[in-house]
Amino acid sequence: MNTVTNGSAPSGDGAAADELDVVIVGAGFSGMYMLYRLRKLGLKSRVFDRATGVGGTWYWNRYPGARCDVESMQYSYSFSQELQQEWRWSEKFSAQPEILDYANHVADRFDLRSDMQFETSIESAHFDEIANRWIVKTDRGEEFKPRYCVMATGCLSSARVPDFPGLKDFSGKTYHTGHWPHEGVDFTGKRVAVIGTGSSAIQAIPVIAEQASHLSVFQRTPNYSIPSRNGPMTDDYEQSWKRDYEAHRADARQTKNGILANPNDQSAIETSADERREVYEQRWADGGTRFMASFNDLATNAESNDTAAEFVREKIRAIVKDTDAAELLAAKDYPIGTKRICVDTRYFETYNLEHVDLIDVRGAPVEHLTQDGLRQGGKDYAFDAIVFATGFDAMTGTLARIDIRGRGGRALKQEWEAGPKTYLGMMSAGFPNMFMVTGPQSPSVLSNMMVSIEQHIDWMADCIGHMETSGHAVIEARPEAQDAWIEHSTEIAYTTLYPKAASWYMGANIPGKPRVFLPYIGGVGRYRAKCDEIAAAGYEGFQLQ
Ligand code: N01
Repeated sequence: MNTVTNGSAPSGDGAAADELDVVIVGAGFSGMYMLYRLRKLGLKSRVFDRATGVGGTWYWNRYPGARCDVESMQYSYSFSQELQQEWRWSEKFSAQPEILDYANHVADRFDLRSDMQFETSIESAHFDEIANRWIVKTDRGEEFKPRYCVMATGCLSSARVPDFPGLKDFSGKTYHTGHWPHEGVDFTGKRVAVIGTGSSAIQAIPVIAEQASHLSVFQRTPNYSIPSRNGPMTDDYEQSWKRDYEAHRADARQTKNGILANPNDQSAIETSADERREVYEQRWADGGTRFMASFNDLATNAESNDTAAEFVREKIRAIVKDTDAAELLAAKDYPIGTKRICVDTRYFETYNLEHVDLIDVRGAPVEHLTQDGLRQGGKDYAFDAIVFATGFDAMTGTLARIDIRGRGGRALKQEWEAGPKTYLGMMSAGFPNMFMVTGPQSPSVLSNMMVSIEQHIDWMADCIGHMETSGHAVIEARPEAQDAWIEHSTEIAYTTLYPKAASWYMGANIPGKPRVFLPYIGGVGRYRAKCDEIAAAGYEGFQLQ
C-alpha cells in the first residue's frame, strides 16, 4: 500500500496518493504530455516538479533575451489538432514568456493541474523487486509506490556554476541564466559581468548591454552564431503552416533533426566556390539553424565544414569593428555545428558598443571572485552584478542527483559512472519500469525537442498500454540489447565531426564527467523507425514479465 507519511500536497489532489500507477518527474513539455496520454489509458498518474508551475526549461530560463532557436510553428505540440490551430504565436521565434504562456495554456486547456504537485522534489526512487513497484520519496516527506516511473526531467535542467574561489565574498548580485529571478533584473546603470559565451549568453548579452552602464564579457571559447532574422509572425506565414499542419508535422518527423530546414543535398566541397558562397549568403540572410543545412556534408567532412566555418568567421570580421575583438570572437579550433550552433539577435554587433568589453579567459582563467568583482589575468575588475551563463550538467546531471536504485539496490549513478547506459535512450537495464524521456543515446538535444518529446511519450504510452492489456507487470531493457545500442550510438557519433569539440554533448564542460557522446546522432526519422520496429516485434530487446 502507498502512504503519505508527512506533508501536504501543494496541488495535485486528483489521484489519491495510495492509488498512483505512475509517478512522472518534471512538469515541462514532456511531463505534461505524458500525463495527458496516461490519463487516456485510465492510469492514475501524478506529475511532480520542484518549480511552482509548469514549463520546465521555460520556467527556469527567464534570462533577458531567452527565446527558442526552433521556429514556434515547429516548436509546439502536434498531438491536438485544435490546439495547434487555435494557438497563435506573435513572433517567428517566440520569446520565453510566450512559450511559458503556451505551457500554461496547455495545462489549463487539458485540465492537467489537478494531477500535478509543485514545489516538490523527488529525492529517491528505489525499485522493490518483490512488489514490482518503485518506492518514490519526496522532499516533503511523502512516499509513493507507483508501478511505473517516468523521468521527464529535461536535458538541461541542472545548472552549473564553476567552483570559483571567493564566490561568497562578492558583495554584488550573482545570477545564473538557468535560474533567473521571476521578477526580472534591472541592470540600468550597473556594471555587469557575463561569464560564458554559449547560447544563453549570446542571447542575453545584447539585451543586458542595452541597460548596463558597462558590460564585460568573459569568454573562454568563442561560438559560431547565425542571426535569427526573427520578426513578427505574419498571417501568411502562419497560414502556410496551419493550412496543412498535419502534413508538415509528418514531414518533420522523418527528417534528420525534426526541423523542416529545406536541406540542400549537395556536398560543400563538390560545389564551386562561387555557388557555395551564394548558398551560404542566402542561408545567412534567411537566418537560424537552417544554415547548417546549407550542404549535406557539413557534419561529416572537415573540409566542407571549414568552408561554412570560414564564411561565418568572415561575417564576424565584417561586423565587429575592433579587429582584435573580431579575431577573439571568430571560433577556429573546432568545426562549426559540433558545439550547438547559436542563433542570435545582434550579438556580434554588441561588441561595437563603447561600453562593452570582451575579455579572453582562455589562457588566463578567472582566478577568484572578490568583494567588488573578480580577479582575472592578474587584474581586478569591479562589478555590481555577475551573470553566470556557464551552462548545465547536461543529460545525466539531473538523474544523477536523484537517488535512483534498481535491481539489487544498484545505484544508477554508479552504473553510469563511465557514461550513461541506455537502450534507445528510454530505459536502462536493471531499472525496470523506469522510462527516461529524451534520455542519453536518444536524439533529444540534437533535434527539435518537441518532435522528440512527442515521439518518446507516444512510444512509452503505447508500451505501458501494451503492458496493461497483455497483463505484464514488468518491462526491462536486456543488457545485450543495451550494449548493442550504446555501441551503435557511439559508432555513428564517430562518423561525424561532433566528437572533435569539447562540448557539453561530450560531457566536456563538467570536470570529471566521462567523455562520451551523449545524444544519438543517427537522425530522428531513422530513430523513430527503429523504435517502431522494436515495438512491432513485441518489444525486441526488452524483457517483459
Ligand atoms: O551553456 P553552454 P548555455 N570560465 O554550456 C563557459 C540550450 N539553449 O546555457 O565553451 C569561463 O553552451 C563555457 O566556455 P567553454 C542549447 O542547447 C538553447 O549557453 O566551456 N567560462 C561556455 O561559453 C545550449 O547549447 C537556447 O570554454 C566558462 C559557457 O560558459 C544549451 O542550452 C538558448 C567557465 C556555457 O555555455 C546550453 O547553453 C539557451 C569558466 N570556468 C540555451 N565555465 C535556445 O533555444 C563555463 N564557461 C536558443
